[in-house]
Amino acid sequence: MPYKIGLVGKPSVGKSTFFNAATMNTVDEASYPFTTIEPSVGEAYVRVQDAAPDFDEEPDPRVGYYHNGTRYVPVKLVDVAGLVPGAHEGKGLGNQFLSDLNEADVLIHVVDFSGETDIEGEPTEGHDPREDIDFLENELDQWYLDILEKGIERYDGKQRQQDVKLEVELAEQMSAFKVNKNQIKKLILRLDLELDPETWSEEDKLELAREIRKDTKPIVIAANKMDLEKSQENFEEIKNDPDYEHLEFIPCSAHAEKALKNADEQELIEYWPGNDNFEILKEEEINDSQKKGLEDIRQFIDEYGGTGVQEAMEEALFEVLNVIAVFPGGADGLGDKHGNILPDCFLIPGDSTAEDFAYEIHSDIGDGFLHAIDCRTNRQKGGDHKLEHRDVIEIITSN
Ligand SMILES: Nc1nc2c(ncn2[C@@H]2O[C@H](COP(=O)(O)OP(=O)(O)OP(=O)(O)O)[C@@H](O)[C@H]2O)c(=O)[nH]1
Ligand SMILES: [Mg+2]
Repeated sequence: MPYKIGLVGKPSVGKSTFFNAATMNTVDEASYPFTTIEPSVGEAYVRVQDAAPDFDEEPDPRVGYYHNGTRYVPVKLVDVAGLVPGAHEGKGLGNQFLSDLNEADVLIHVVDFSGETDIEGEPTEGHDPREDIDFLENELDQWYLDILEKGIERYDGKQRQQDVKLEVELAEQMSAFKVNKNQIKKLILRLDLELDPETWSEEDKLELAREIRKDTKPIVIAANKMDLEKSQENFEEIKNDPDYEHLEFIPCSAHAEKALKNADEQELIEYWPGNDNFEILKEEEINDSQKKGLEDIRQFIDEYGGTGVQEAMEEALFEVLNVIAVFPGGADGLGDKHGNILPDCFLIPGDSTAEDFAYEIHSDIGDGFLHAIDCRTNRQKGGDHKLEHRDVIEIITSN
C-alpha cells in the first residue's frame, strides 16, 4: 500500500490548488468556501536521490520517473473538504470529512498565511493564521476525544466480565485511526495515568486523545499563498513565535507550482518539480504578462528554494513520518530478469529490518528469507539488520 498524505485546512486556503499542482489533476478551485465536497485521491511524487548513478548506471523505473539523478516515487495525495470550527460536532461538512481523513498516514495542514480569509474561509483582512493552526489541531483532538470516550464507555460496560483489558477495548473503538493496543498502553503509561479511566480527569482524557492523534496523524504546516506580501510578513512573525517552535513550516506557493507545471506542459518552459529554477524554452511564444508572471515566480523560488509543494510532501513523509526509500537490487548487477536497472524503489518505515523489507517485496519472499546482501559493500546481512535510506539490498530467499 502506498503512503497517503492528506491535505487539511479550513475552506479557501488552497488545498485543491496544491493538490492539482502536485498531481496535475483538475479538481475545482475557487475563492468561495466548500468548493470541494467529495474527497479526491491522486498520485503525487516524492524525490529520492537515485541509487543507480552510484553504480554508474541509469535506472528504468517501473512507476514514477527519473531525471538527472532524481527518482520521483509515487505517493497518494488526498484532497478533502474544508474543515471549520465545530466540525467534530457536525458543523460545515462535519464528520464525513473527518472520516475521509482516516486513510491518511500524515497530514499537510495548508494555511492561508495572507490573513485574507477568515476562520470559515470567507474573504476578510488581517486574520491571524495562528488561529487556524490552533483550531485545526483542536478540532482533530476533539474528534479523537469523542471516540476515546466511546471506548471508555465500552470498557465500563464490559468491566464485570473477566479478562477485559482497557487498552484492548480502546484500540478496538479507535481502530479506524489505525492505532493498536500496545501503542495506546504505552501512551497511557507515558502520561503517568493509571490503567483505570475512573481515575482520569477531563484534562487527562483530552491529553491522551491528543497524544494518540499526534502519533497517528502527525502534521506539517504548508504556509501557503507566500507569493503575497502580507503572507511573508506573517511568516516572519510566526516563524519566530516561541509558541510555534514545535511545528515545521514550509513556505509555499501552490499557485506558483501550478503555473510552472502548466507552462512546462505547454513546453513553454522546462521545469522539474521541486527545483529552484526553470528554463524558458519558447521566449517568442510568451506574452509580456506571462513573462512578468514567470519572472515573479523565478524570484520567489530563488528566495525560498522552490515553490514548497514538493518540500511539504517530502518533509511530511521523510522527516515527520520517518519513511526511508530502499531499492531491491542484485549483488551481481542491478538489472532484473528483463535487464531493467533498479526498476523498484520501496518507501518503507524508517525502523525496517532486512526481513521486514523482504516481506514488503512479497510475503513468500519474507517467509523464505535466508539473508540479505548490501549491494554497495557486497556484505551479507541478517534478518534483523536495520536498513538505511537509499540502501540497495538483495534478498536471498528459499522461495
Ligand atoms: N495568491 C495565492 N492564491 C492562492 C494560492 N493557492 C490557492 N490560491 C487561491 O485561493 C483560493 C482557494 O483555493 P482552493 O484551492 O479552491 O482552496 P480549497 O482549500 O481547496 O477550498 P475548499 O475546497 O473550499 O475547502 C483560489 O482563489 C485560489 O486561486 C497561492 O499559492 N497563492
Ligand atoms: Mg478544495
